[in-house]
Amino acid sequence: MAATIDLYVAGTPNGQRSVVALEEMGLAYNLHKFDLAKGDQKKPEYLAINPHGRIPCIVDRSGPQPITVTQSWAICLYLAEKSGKFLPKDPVGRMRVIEWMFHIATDVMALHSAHGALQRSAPDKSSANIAWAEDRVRDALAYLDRRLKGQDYFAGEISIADLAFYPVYNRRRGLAEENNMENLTRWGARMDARPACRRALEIVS
Ligand SMILES: N[C@@H](CCC(=O)N[C@@H](CS)C(=O)NCC(=O)O)C(=O)O
Repeated sequence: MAATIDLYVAGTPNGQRSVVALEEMGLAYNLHKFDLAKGDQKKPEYLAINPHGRIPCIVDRSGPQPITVTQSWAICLYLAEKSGKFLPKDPVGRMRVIEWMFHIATDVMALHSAHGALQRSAPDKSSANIAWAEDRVRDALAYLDRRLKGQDYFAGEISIADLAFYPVYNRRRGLAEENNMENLTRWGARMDARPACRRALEIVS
């Protein structure tokens, strides 16, 4: 079957998130790997698809209507609905997954990104500020660790909340391990054991 989804992506956690979802759901796609440092995402032909000039983005022509979706978390939700996988149908289970997706997308991801930006691009890379930002990431991970006490996944069965967090965890596993976050590291080992998750990180490393 010809792939009908075009994926525009690069090897960042936001980009990897879409690849994890596509690989786990077994959906066929055409991979367009971008080099962000070279500015592929700002070329006019891509800006015509995604005027924001960022990755990831999918274009799905397989219907019922052609659609372009940007924003990695929205892409995960779209693909879960398309495939009927990793998102429960019952309203309570479904809302629990969306709640955890939002939690991770806003509370955790914002701190992860702020810490990275402080280290890489802030005009004043003060070590006190960087340590403070890392502490906040640690606190966010510690809450996820508490959430996972006595349960295997964030919202009951494995869901898009788990798939979407995996690339961020992959960047932060050292912090979780150093701080003895046993529930979170056990969750990480469960995700590492999934061939599609590992494959996704290799596809866009
Ligand atoms: N909230 C967006 C973030 C998208 C985003 O910032 N993508 C970055 C890579 S992680 C990008 O394309 N950066 C290139 C640029 O800003 O030129 C998402 O989750 O998809």
